[in-house]
Amino acid sequence: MTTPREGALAGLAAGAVTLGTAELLAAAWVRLLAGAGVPSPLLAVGAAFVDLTPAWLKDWAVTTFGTADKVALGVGMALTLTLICAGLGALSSRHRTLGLGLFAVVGLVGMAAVVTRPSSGPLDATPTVVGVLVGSWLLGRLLDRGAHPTPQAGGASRRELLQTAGGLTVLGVVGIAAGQALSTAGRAADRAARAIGLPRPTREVTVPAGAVSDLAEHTAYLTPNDSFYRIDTALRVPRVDPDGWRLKVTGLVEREVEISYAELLEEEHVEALVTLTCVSNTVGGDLVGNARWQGWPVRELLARAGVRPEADMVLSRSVDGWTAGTPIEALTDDRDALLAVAMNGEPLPAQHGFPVRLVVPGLYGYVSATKWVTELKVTRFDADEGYWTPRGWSALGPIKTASRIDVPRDRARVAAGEVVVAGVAWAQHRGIEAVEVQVDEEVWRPAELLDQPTVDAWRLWRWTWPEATPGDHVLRVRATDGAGEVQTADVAAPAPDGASGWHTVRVRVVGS
Ligand SMILES: Nc1nc2c(c(=O)[nH]1)N[C@H]1C(S)=C(S)[C@@H](COP(=O)(O)O)O[C@H]1N2
Ligand SMILES: [Mo]
Repeated sequence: MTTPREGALAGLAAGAVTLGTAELLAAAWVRLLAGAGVPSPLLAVGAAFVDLTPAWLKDWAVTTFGTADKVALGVGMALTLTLICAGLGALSSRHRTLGLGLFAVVGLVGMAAVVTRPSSGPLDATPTVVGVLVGSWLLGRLLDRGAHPTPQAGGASRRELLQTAGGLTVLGVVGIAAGQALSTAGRAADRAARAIGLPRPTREVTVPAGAVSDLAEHTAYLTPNDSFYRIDTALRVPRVDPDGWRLKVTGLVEREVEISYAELLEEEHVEALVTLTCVSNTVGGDLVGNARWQGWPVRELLARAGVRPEADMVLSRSVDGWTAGTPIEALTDDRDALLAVAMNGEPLPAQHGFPVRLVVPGLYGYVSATKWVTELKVTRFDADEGYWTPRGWSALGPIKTASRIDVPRDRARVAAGEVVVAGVAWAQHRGIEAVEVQVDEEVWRPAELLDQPTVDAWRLWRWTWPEATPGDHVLRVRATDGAGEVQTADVAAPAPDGASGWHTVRVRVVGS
């Protein structure tokens, strides 16, 4: 008789070998066939899970884990799979057919996830099918071994079963890790990115000295690429070969057009300072960053295609199937909506959309900032919707006026006397006209504003608190946008169209 404990170990071994086999084959599949699909069952299940995440759960995950949400998903999946495999193994030790049947059902779920990825074809399920066949066979064998110990040496055979299962589990896990590492086939694309000679923009921007703070702890006016927040649904950063990249304009147009990366680089590029903001950013949060972007205005490509008058939206699509729905005016009016190829003077990093992404001033990223963009479908809001809209987010996503205190930090201790308070404020495409700070519930005091080279980017501010007295105090900030509208005090969560409310920090002032 196999005991449930032995069964559980057999289940773990079978699960690990299934996934190890599937992930190694999937890596080979990606490297050799260079298809666009997602043959890895782990990535496909994770991506399907992300797709099915309701707004409240996404909100919770981003609030709790921030940009480490993908790591959290990985840990959650590993724990879930461990429990499932051990459970099914234990069940199989008593009810063999049922256990093996359910093991196959879990395998089918993986195959279903693989083939339903937008970029996958049916053949992409091959690695998973092979993995499940190997794993099921192995589970049967391990259970047999436990069930029929040789009469002479029952104990020895049990020990041998445990050792074999343990060894196979380790092998399987190594296979999974190797598969993941191998399929990160980024090297060629990364090298291509570094070698790209960017055209010189016909309009260059420089950041005026007056926009930059000399206060060390103050937020940098330009956010460096490697500390720029990253938010997307891609469990593995898409590595797009610029030579094979095409951008198509389809839908309600006079004529469909398609351009290559080389053609895009030959157009007249401009530079623009634009602050991106994620709709999931909470009050005082850091899912916001400012960069100098270089690219070709989207309006020019749309003009080439000829937008039909009935169109009111552009559905931009990424290589991995993700979409954003942007109001057509935002892409055709005179703002700097760009097909961006560079960020702070470098080709776009892979994480931020190499080779080409959209950057649209004034709109949250989920309705505008498509990375790895491959298609612009000119359409209507009543005919199409972007990725997040059916998942509980508003179809329209203008950025709400916001302000943040960066100095001093929440819960900081500061010395009594003069205290410098500083931060940023943003109301993209409207600009910031005023920032005010309040201590405890006293009157609002105007902060000093640094220069604002463009209304499309954030504005730094500072205020000197003349006489901070010992004790606990509350600091609050609010901004007024370029239209004279004061930032709302109404507290709202990120879903469905962005958080609001005044950022508040608590400080302890200590006698000096
Ligand atoms: N392809 C793709 N593009 C995407 C997303 C995505 O999930 N997939 N997320 C959007 C969201 S929600 C935001 S806030 C911005 C973030 O851009 P960043 O990661 O470069 O900061 O990208 C947008 N572009
Ligand atoms: Mo976002």
